[in-house]
Amino acid sequence: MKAPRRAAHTPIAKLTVSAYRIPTDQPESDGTYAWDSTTIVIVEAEAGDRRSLGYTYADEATAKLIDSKLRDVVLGRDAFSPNESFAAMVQAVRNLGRPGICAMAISAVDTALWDLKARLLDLPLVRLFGQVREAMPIYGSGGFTSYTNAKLQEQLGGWVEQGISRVKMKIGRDPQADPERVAAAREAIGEEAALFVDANGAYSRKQALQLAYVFAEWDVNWFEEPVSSDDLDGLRLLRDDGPPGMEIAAGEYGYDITYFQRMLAAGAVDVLQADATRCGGYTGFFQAATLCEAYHPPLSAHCAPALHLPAGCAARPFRHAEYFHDHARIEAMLFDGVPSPNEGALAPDLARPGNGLSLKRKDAEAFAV
Ligand code: LGT
Ligand code: MG
Repeated sequence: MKAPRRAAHTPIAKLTVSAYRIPTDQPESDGTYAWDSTTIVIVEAEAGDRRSLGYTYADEATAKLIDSKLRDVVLGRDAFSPNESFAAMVQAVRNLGRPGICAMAISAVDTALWDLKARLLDLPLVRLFGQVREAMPIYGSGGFTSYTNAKLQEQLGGWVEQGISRVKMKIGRDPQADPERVAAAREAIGEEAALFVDANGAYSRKQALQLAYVFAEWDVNWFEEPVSSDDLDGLRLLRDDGPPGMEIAAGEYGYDITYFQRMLAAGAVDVLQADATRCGGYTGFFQAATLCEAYHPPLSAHCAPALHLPAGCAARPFRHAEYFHDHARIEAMLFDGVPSPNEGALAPDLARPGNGLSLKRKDAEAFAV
């Protein structure tokens, strides 16, 4: 008998969405934003006898959009073809505007669908993607502008003590205070650890350029969003005229492949950042990885460390992932199966199918919105 052209269609039977708002452990701010809670939108997809889990960090409006727009687009489609569902979801939001909430909604569903496929195959997700490294290197990230210098030193120094030898702090809220804060951070982490700064687009071009040389005195080797990431010429200026050895990074607001392509074509970054909870899930993240191979910068994952783990171990041009304080805390609170850092990296548990995560439903309930 002729072999069927396609494996048996396994319909996506159910898609459940829920949202949880988790207060921060203390008030937090960066150069251009302040917050006291974080909302996570979780998607669970079901097919056969398997249930999967994906998510995004986004407003609860994202959950509403998944309910009203995406669920019906995805239900009944083949659980073995997340790429097909991705294309259908992109098509469905055409008139709503793809960036922002729509892209985050697609990301949450896409990550749940890849997880579902891996679980149907009884495979760890990293094996489905194809593993190219044993563990995903991470950098500790926090150092909020709302922190006292003592708290900044305790947090960054703590990560280095744990074996995480790269740390990132926020700057840009008070440019006058930044040199002193950077000096305090360097003092806490010692000479060897890598020190990253993130201005979240707070500076003007000239201000950023001047401060870059000041930060270089404390051996800062990563300057993220020194100017707005919409100012591609400004990023390029910093990249060309800033201190040698200081990398310029951006990309966290990338919602589709075209955004990343423009950023790379402008020569705006030494390292591209992408966030699978925003850029179209794992599908969009691997698109960003492919662009990095064409344009040559390495790729770094923004936020959501547990979600990025399978992709971070499978994407070829990948350098490291952000071990963001808020998200590391939330993921440990809400999920079972979250690995702890070991020697500055996270390693997937190959005994667990899919992304290895399961929702601690009882614990999560208290934060439901
Ligand atoms: O690189 C980062 O982690 C940040 O740019 C953030 O995303 C963070 O400060 C915060 O503003 C957020 O979660 O939006
Ligand atoms: Mg950032």
